[in-house]
Amino acid sequence: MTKEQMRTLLETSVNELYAASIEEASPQELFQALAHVVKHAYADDWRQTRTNILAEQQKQTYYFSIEFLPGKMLKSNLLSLDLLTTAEEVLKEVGTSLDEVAETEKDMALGNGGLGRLTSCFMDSLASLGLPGNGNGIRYKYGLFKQKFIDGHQVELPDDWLRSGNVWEVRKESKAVPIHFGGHVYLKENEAGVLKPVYEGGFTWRAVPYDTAMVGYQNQHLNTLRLWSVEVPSEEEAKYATLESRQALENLTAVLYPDDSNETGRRTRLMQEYFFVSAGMQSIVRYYKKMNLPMEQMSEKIAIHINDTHPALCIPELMRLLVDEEGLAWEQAWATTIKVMSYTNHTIMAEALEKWPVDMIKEVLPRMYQIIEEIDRRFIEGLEKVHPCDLLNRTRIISNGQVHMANLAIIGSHSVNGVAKLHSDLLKSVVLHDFYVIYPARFNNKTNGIAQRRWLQLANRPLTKVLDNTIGESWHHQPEDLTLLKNYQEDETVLQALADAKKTNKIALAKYIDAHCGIQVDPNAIFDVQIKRLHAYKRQLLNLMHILKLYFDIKENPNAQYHPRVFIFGAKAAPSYHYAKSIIKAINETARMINHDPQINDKIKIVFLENYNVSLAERIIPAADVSEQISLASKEASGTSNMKLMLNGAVTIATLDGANIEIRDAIGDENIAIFGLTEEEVYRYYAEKNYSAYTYFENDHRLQQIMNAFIDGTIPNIEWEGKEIFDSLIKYNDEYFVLRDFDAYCEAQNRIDIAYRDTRRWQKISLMNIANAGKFTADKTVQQYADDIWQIEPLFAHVKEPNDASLTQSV
Ligand code: 26Q
Repeated sequence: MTKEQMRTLLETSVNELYAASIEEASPQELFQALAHVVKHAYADDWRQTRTNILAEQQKQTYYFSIEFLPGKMLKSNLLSLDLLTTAEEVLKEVGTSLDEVAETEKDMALGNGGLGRLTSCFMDSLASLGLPGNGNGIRYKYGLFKQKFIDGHQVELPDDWLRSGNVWEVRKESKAVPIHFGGHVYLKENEAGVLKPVYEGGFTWRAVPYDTAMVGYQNQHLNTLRLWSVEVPSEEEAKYATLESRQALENLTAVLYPDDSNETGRRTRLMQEYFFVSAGMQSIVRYYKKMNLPMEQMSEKIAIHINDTHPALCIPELMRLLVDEEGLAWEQAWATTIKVMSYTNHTIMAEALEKWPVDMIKEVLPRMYQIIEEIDRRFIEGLEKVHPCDLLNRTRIISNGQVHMANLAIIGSHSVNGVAKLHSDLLKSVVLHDFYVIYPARFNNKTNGIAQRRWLQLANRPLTKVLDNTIGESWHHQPEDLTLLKNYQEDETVLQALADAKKTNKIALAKYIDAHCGIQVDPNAIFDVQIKRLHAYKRQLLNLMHILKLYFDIKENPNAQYHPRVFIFGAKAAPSYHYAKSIIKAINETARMINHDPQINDKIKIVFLENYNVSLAERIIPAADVSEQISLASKEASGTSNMKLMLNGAVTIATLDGANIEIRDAIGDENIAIFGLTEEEVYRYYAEKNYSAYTYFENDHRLQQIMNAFIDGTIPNIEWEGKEIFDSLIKYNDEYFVLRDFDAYCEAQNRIDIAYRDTRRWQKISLMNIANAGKFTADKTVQQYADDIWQIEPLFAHVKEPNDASLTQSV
């Protein structure tokens, strides 16, 4: 599409949508109109991809996830269609800018954090690799809450993202399916003597899919993200005439649950899980049947991935469809199910493993319960003679009145993976060790990755330009080619150009901070960034305590050598996570205290940006100098902001946790500041039960001063929040070893300060981070899933020469 063609299409689109000229259109109107032009540009290829997959009967993956977090899509779609510069030029011509227009798009924020964003990076990679892979999830009416700070406290507001419509989605009314909840089920022999379920009572709602194109990077391959919304079944319209009954129904897909362990809304959450699972599975089976192949061969055409345990009901639901609806024998159906299903675990914390009360599942999903019971019974029966009784009791699905979803997911899948090497090892040796004894071959690792197209090419244009001029553009398709940058470690011009790009981004972020927080920060200061959900184990508190240490140090010794720093936080706390909210309040109050202290003289600034989300991440990450990855070793499954920050040239200060270990291995100890307990040391403390936080407090005067600041009025306005934090450390013996790691952390921060003051050295370290970040591309991760777990291939791979880009494009 030429510039002229795009302009004409845009004019037509603005005219048809708003009866206006381009010049008259507002940025929002231009966004809508340009999105229509983009859809026009990909419509044929989207349809063609689907037709070709069916015609070729290619095996496809369906990625089931209760969260997707794509953020904004206009620019990423333009980039994928190679229309980004064209759109920039056209909008400039009409007196505005692509940035201004793109900014009006609402973030699609149907996820909490890492898990949802990883899923969206995977969607990008699946399409960009030309792999047939679709997403399946829920079209929540409200995305993750919007965060506001009022008097330093987090306040949650609804994210009504659909209010002015969603231009990217296509409602597929004809593909709606019924979903049954509640009532009673019993089994009755039919004429052929086969037991069939008979349903009594309960209610049936309708799941309507909305499809969104996942556009591959310049390869004409488009997959589909299918999100389900609940509706009243038309034949039962009358039943839902009252406001209350309609409300109950609409609640089902109204809100995304924050990652919370509280009890409210548990039943609706369970219904959500079954809703999108059953809808997705029904539509897959319907598609498979179009191919007229035997049901028991399903695994040759279909791979289903269970993203964390939230979609684990995929397993009993496929059993229901195969046995109850398609008439397969249990054994046949079970063998098929295991071959089709695979599962990723994203969490190490035992208390976060999903469980449901037996009574609730019986009430809400009676047929699912019967099937789960039968799976559980056969699991025990099949292994009784092979494994000891206590091992089976620890691994069975139903125990102590609860259904253990991870157990179901593992027993019903052929593959179980963790998301970083350490995490996968801990699954085998600790968290899921019993299952590893039973099914050693199922366990594998797939280290997470990120979409470098969004997190570098789109988010960081200044750096992209320097890279393109230095190493060419091959990294756009092959991110691992970023290693070419290593050849320029000693090249003063390149090092300076990289530093200039960083400075440009820091100036832009400083402007944003001034406009949104009214805080002036100096772009020459070190921008030190911790952006992630607020959780005790991620230890934002450790960061805050180090800031307090600097504060006291500078007050005591104002002339000490120290490079000014801006500490930037972005974090949402789950609404019912009391402790996390207290940390937010404490950071905000410390910011208020330090930012205005004339004695500190701007040597420290603290900025807590409100409402951290994908779009804000895209502003912060390119401007970061330091990346804070300071979780207690063994607790962070992988982390992905660590990879994004590294890719943008930030230097990492980190514990040996999650993917930090692989980052260290990739760049070498000299290019990262590692500190703190190792996973073995943490586990040794657990085994020996000999950690005493008080000992650390008792023996360190500075630490006492820092901790007392929370309770003696030094930090103002945090009376009970401060006490809660203080007590977590002393009274409750510091569950996440903050005091134990404090000294090591301060020492590592000091190494960062020294390295930064040696400008050339810092620039080289930053270059090495960028150069080694290609290792963490989601393209590579997804390729490993495709080869090792799903056995899917790019479209037409079997008739084409491998690696021939020109052919891949002629779909
Ligand atoms: C549970 C019950 C009820 C409601 C919500 C939830 C819930 C929701 C989201 C539980 C967990 C999550 C999200 C977990 C998550 O994001 N985990 C992160 O996954 C990343 C991708 O693999 C890893 O990089 C992170 O280390 C891991 O914390």
